Amino acid sequence: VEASIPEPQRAAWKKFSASEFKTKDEFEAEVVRHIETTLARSLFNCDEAAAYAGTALAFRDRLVIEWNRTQQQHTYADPKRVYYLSLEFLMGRALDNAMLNVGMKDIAKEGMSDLGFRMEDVIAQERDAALGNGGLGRLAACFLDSLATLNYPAWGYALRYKYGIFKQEIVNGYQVEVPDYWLDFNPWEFPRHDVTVDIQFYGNVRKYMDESGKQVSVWENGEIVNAVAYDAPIPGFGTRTTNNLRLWSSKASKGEFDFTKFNSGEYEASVADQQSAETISAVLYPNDSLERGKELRLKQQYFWCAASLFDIVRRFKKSKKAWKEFPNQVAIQLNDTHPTLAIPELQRILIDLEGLEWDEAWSIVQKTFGYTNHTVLPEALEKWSVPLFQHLLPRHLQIIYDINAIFLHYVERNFPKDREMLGRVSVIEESQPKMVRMAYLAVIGSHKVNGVAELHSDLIKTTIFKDFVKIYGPDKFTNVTNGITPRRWLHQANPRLSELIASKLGGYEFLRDLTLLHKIEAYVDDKDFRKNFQEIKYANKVRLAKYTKEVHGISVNPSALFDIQVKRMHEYKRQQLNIFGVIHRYLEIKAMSPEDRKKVQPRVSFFGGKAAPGYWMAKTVIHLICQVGEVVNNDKDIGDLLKVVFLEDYNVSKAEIIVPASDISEHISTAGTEASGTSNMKFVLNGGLVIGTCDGANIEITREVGEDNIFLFGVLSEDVEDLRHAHFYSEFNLDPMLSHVFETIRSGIFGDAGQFSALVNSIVEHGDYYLVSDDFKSYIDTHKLIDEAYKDQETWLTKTITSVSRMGFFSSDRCIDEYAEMIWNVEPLTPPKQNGA
Ligand code: 9GP
Repeated sequence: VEASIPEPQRAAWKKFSASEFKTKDEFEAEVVRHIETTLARSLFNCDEAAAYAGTALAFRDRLVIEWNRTQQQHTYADPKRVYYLSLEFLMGRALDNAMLNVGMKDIAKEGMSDLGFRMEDVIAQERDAALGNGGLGRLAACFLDSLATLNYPAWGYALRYKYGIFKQEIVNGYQVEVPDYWLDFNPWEFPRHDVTVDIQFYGNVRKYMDESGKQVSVWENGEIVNAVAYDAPIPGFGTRTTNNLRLWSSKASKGEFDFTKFNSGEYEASVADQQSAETISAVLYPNDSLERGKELRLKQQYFWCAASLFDIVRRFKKSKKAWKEFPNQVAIQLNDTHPTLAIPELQRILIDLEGLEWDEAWSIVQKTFGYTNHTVLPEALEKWSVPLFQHLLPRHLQIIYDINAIFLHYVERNFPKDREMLGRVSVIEESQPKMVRMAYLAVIGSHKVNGVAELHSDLIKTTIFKDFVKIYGPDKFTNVTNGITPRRWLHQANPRLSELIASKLGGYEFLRDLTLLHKIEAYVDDKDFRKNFQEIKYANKVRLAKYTKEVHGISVNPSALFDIQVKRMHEYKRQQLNIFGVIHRYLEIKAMSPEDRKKVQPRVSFFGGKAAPGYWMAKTVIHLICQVGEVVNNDKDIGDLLKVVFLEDYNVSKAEIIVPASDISEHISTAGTEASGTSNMKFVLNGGLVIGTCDGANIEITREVGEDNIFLFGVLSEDVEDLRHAHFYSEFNLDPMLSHVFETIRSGIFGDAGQFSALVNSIVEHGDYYLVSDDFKSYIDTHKLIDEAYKDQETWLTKTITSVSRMGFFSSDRCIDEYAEMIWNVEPLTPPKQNGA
């Protein structure tokens, strides 16, 4: 049924069509209306939570108006759209972002003050939308912001997890995981009970010949689960474009109850189907860069890919274009291998449901997909067991076998002399059981494959995808260095710095074109500018110090050097190197005379990050950090010379407080292991310097800011394999300073040494895979340089200002333009002028 209103009645609609608040009074009226009616509260019982809800609902209404306009414009113009398939979107809070992106924060702030609330307190009421683990999910969130800001017609697709990443509590120095009830109040989502898709699992495939002699495959007798769409508006900055993030929630297809069972008294069984269906979108897997091959995870992936593709195909079919036009209308980006099932799923739709021939369908598939690789870590490369696949997705397994057979045939013809190659590149690994290699399927089914920083993009071509470069040629592989949105990571997190920059650049245009930052280099010697810049950094450090005192009860001196490492806890990211370095520093200070101690540069070492619940080694590192903190922070000899803080439950909203407060941040992964890193960019953009290895985006940051403005150390990626080999086959020489650190740990001053023995032994006895010992001396020496450099505050300030001015390259807007041009071939669609829609 056409739901559209007939022409004669449209005038009435237009007359009463919703309009946006424009003034402070109109804003206040909206807030009060929502608090009194939507929330059924009054001025007698309006707390900060209600004030947040009222404000969020007022802004939500504003976003919805632009969102509807954008979607109508897209429907009418029917441009090529980008679909970003990502199992993770680490969005953080939405209210502050919405206020800033629509340019109404000042008005809202005054309005809230009239109504009796401070905007900071109101904003702090919101729970983070934490549908992601770390860098990969946050990158996806930055990309959504850029896509909307640059007016690209784009959709994000993900799952609506009932529980996002767990909340981390530290109890007696150990990480404890607590569920994240983020959906208790979420004004930013719109359930679309009319947008549902039936998703099939299990069952069997029946094959037969139709009248024309064509073989037909029917996937039947499966279990059906319902996917229900929940939409969230994504406003661009300084534009009316508001895109859509569509999250799928799972629901039993037969309804909530099995009444037959209920009526016969089997109450538990009557809701079992519902519970089992809802499990699919219940939890985000909390592993960052680690795959465990669990059935539920594969189910999640298929559920999400199938629902999203159904939606995309449905939208395409509305345009009534021929199938060969599909890649001209649709670009789908696979964020890591998690959505790779979309490849066989689109092939299935085209051949089984739409009746296309294999070759025609496959050519459409390959032109449609692009694949971004985010890691070379072997433990993160997804593989699924063939028996599991066969059981859950029997038709897809057949299609994958066919894709593989045709591909191997091609390889055999082109590389007849390299017979081993077939085994190396096959999508099916001949192991026990056989495994489906998802990364290979993603490469074969996409027209472009990209890495996320130059070094990483080079590495994938020489390691994991080496053979594929021979097969397809180098042009299929490209690089798009990651970026971050300056709206959240400068304007929102560091409003005073943003304002200072705007005052010199004559406005906020730099937030839309970050390369304009280069103009502030002209102020590097300007006395007032320097003073303001330094004051802002100090104020941000005071803010973090206050937070540390309030939340953790630890007093830190804001004049000390703030050294920060916040990211997921992982052996390759080497928080263990950092804490061993802290112990070394502690021992050095302890051994000094009181006179010498006066010369020590005071420091606070901040750590933060979650460990995957099953990642025992990462949890041990958290425990060691906490134990070292206990000892160091309470040692009278040390006082303010060294403090160690583990910031609990690191997330996006906390990052907004932490990042602007750094003097130095640590990006110290073993060379060749961190694909890019994005917090390195955030810290430098906020006036902090980096200590880092020659890894990921650190290398390009060095190229941009200059070698004098970054502290690099450690072995190079090309030497890593040889060193690892040498650890096993020649004598392993433990660094003497590190050896002293280990003796101290073994002495038990940080608590039962047995708890840390596996951590220590991974280095001393088990080959030091992450090269902690190899890098230890150069790490310590570099920190000494940092202490010296920091004492010269004027030179330090020059370095930080210069670095900020050279960060223009790292905007996610630049990335999105690169993807649009090199991979998606899409154009922006500028929104029509107001009232001209
Ligand atoms: O580990 C990478 C990280 O270096 C990168 O910045 C981020 C975004 O590209 O992706 C991470 N990869 C994963 O989380 C898993 O592949």
